[in-house]
Amino acid sequence: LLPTSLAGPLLGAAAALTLAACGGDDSASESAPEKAGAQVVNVELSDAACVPDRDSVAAGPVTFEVTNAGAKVVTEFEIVDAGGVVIGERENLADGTSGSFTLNLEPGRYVAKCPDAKTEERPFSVTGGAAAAADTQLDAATAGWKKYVEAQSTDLLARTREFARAVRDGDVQRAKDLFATARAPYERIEPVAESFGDLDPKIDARVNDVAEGTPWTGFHRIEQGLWVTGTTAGLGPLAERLVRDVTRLHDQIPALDFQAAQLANGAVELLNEVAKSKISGEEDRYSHTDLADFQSNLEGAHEAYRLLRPALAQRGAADLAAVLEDRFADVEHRLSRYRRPAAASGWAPYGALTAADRRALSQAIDALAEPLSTVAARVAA
Ligand SMILES: [Cu+2]
Repeated sequence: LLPTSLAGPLLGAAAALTLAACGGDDSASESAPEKAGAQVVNVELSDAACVPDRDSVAAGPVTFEVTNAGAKVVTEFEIVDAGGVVIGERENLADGTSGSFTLNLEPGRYVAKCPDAKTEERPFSVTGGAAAAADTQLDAATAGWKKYVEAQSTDLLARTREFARAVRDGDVQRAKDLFATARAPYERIEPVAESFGDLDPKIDARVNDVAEGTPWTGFHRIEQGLWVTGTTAGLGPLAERLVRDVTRLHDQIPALDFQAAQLANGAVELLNEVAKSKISGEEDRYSHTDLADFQSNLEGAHEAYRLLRPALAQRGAADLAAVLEDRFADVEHRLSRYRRPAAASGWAPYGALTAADRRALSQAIDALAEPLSTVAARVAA
């Protein structure tokens, strides 16, 4: 999640970097001069008014150089924010003296003020921030998603090792009990499974997805052994291989880069897959633990959306955000009816859903995926 308090410092850092990068570039004559990476605004105090040499700057660090050359009454200059709070000032500047202060200004309207002058106030604006702020929010969203994927893959590796140990130990019941919860972290990061390359089919393929001449490996191959043959015979090497593949996945995450639109599209595609094909019970066709997967898929999709929400709000899509929250809540509520805390998977067996239940659930997921499908275009714009 993006804490809103992060947006300010991140924006400031980005602005400072940009300024440092273009320092000394004479072609930027339209913008304020710079000193030590900050834009400089010169302010002359007089008893009539205080006059900055510009009324607008770009968001980022700004140094106000204040000079009193002849003012007797006015000795102070302030920058006041839209809420009326003095966020920076230089006081006690007697005639013939000067001083300065620096602020990291966020975009918005401010007031330049010199108390006791005939004209005390004049508007001062900080511009150019809206796009930069949105980009910062997208960066925060993708960075947050990467952290999420890293945490889930770490959890996946630990759980998969435990599951594999039960398989190698020949403990059929324990392996069955661990199956659904071991998979859960993988199903949470499935919105970006495309970026895992051949590891996705190696870890999570159903028998009908396996290409000719390729061995069927992964969770579902072991699931078939456990539930259909009811023994771990021959499953040891498959369990070891699963741990190796999950380890490879875990190790490649730090090198992956995610795009904001990819998060949004991945979440939609996953929900569509749940509503169109997983709804048949095909994913966990031997264990019937599909509802555990649905829940994890929904959690991952919701997390991707949560991370993008600040950028959506920035782009004026508050109405869309409200609709999406409602639809997520609706699907989560429908699913929660099938929670069974006493079951190893935490969920009712998939057969507990009637055809009508599946239809209703599928429709609720469609109703969520449809507005969610408009998010990518908004954040990619
Ligand atoms: Cu899956």
